[in-house]
Amino acid sequence: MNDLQNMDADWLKFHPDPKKPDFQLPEGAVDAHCHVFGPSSEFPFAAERKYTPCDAGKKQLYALRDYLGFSRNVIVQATCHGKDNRAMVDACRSAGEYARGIASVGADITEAEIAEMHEAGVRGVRFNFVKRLVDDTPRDVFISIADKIKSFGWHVVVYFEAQDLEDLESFLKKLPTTIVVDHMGRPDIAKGVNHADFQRFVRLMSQNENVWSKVTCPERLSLQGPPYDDVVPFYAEIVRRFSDRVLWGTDWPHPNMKSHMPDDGFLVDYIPRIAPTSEVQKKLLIDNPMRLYWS
Ligand code: 0GY
Repeated sequence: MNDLQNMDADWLKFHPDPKKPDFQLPEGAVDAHCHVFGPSSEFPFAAERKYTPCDAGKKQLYALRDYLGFSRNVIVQATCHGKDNRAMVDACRSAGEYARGIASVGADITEAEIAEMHEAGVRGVRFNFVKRLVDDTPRDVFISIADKIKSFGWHVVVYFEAQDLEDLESFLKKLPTTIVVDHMGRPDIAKGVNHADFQRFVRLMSQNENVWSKVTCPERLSLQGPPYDDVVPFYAEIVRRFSDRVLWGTDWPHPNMKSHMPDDGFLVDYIPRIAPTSEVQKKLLIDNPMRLYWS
């Protein structure tokens, strides 16, 4: 099947030829937020998907891992695959100890299915609140899933936008696991670090030690575009205050980017701008993801 015939007409394909990073990643670094798409001939996209991407399978992901200098990946189930986790699980199995996964599941998930995914490397579930990506799921369904996965030591990854945090806070406080927030809860960069919306997120993290943040996706959040200067203060604030609860990832293959496609090598070069010392870089890239996903 030719993926170019199927992907959305305005779909931007991942960068074909990223630069070699100038920043040398420390040995053992983890790309803790990335996805696989298909290949659709083997792993068809879900009927309920909101977008149809290009194929971006495990072979390309692991080639990028090696090229950039990462050792490990955490592969997050992308919404174009719905609750069919086969592409993500297959990618985890092929990398053995070098990959972990985050699944999307329904309330009907059984203990045996969780155990099977655990054996393949899955360590959490993702609850998505971004309306352009998924249909609404009742919160009691999410709570029942969290109750089921808790005993496996799994955690919950949440994806929401800044304007929804106020409404979500009481729900998040009910979750009985570690919670990892994608892309710092997508702050509105135009409002600035000191705006009440971003400070609400900072407060959530300071008052709840089970809340972690991915300091990811400057290319999504930036209003200025590369080199993403306008997002640096947001990441710097979160990394400075919560250096033991932050994760970094490429977000390859960068679903739904409309303005431009980032160069993954350039994204790696961005890391020292948000984590300036080798001590903090080690926490962000090795110690934190290893503690959460590999211990
Ligand atoms: C991301 C962001 C996006 C998409 C997904 O699963 C997904 O479809 O996560 C997005 O469109 O903002 O984290 O990859």
